[in-house]
Amino acid sequence: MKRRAVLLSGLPLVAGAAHLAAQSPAEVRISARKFEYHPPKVTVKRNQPVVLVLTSEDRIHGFKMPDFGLRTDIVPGQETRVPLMPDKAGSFTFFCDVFCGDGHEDMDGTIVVEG
Ligand SMILES: [Cu+2]
Repeated sequence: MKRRAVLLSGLPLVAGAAHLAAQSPAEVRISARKFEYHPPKVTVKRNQPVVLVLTSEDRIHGFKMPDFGLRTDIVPGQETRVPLMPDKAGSFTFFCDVFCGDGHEDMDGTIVVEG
């Protein structure tokens, strides 16, 4: 009798977890290395939140996207997760703001928000 009660009480928890999983934002992976991001261009849909998952293949780089007020370091050996709510359509540039060598000034990429 006791065992059955535990099983029943567990059901809403499982359903709740499934609901959360369905709602969680899509991940967009971008890797950085001297002196480029890969992929250099990412397309997302307006008003559909995503999480940028940033990694570095060589050294510390920066990720700055002024149009959405985002900036973070990208540190080798770890994933840097940055939530992004793309609430305006257009083409937006992000770039490296941590000096990383002779090609640093040209290290940038684009996020296109469709909608
Ligand atoms: Cu740089």
